[in-house]
Amino acid sequence: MELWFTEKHTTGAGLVLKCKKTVYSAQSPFQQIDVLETEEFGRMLLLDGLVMTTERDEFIYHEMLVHPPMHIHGNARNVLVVGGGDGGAVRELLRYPCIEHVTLCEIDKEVVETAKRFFPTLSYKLEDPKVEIVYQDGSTLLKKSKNCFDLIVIDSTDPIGAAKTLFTREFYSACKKALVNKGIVCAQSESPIYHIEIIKDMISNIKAAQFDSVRPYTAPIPTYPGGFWSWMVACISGHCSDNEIPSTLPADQYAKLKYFNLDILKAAFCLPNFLKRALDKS
Ligand code: AG3
Repeated sequence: MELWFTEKHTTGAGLVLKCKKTVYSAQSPFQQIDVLETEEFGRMLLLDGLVMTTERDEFIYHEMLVHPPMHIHGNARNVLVVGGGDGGAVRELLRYPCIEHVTLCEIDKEVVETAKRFFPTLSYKLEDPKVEIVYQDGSTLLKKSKNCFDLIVIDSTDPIGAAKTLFTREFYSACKKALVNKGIVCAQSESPIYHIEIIKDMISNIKAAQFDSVRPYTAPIPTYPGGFWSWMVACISGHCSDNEIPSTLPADQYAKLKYFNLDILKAAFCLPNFLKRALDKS
């Protein structure tokens, strides 16, 4: 018997992956957590039936979530990750010697435990002494934080359920207050193929929260809706410029990356016409 996993992306399209077995299944207080062993993409983490990450293509997502804002900032020392319980974003942040402290604010302890158990290549840096894990809703933590973070990385799920608040103007205002001068926010911002309205709303909510600039960028992710994904960086002072940035990663770490490099940093901000036009109109 063959076992196939399906995630429906719209009523007429989706992703199908052949699976070898179900590795783990549990219902946490927040969501259904499943780990499947796929034939093509290695282990895959699902939350409420949606693909969060796979061993084979997670590097694209996590490198593109972390390295563009880290390069644009240049010297982020104190970073907050909202969501990201699998540890992939933390792993990428800890490549930088300038990082002094990472707070990982994950609502669901069972996601962290699942990642530690079944995804060691993503989660192995979660035990690092520079990392503090707080099990709380991101907005609750942010309301208590003033002028403390250089960078806030929003590694959320889709804007449904608990993650919905992480896409609101109120949330971005709380981010702004929690950032120090010259602070940056970076957020995953869904698929340009299926979620242009979400992308537009995020940009207008971030602008309404009075960030000086917000810039979307993209990369391909084979297991996410549309196979094409977006993120955005927002700066509280000045333009988020990718011009003539030297790498702030040590050479050995830069050489280890599988997707990001300084050419990609520039290229990722070049948007295809359909997206440019949609965003220009708003
Ligand atoms: N966060 C974004 C996942 C969104 C995928 N959506 C979907 N499959 N419908 C991933 C978290 C990885 N750290």
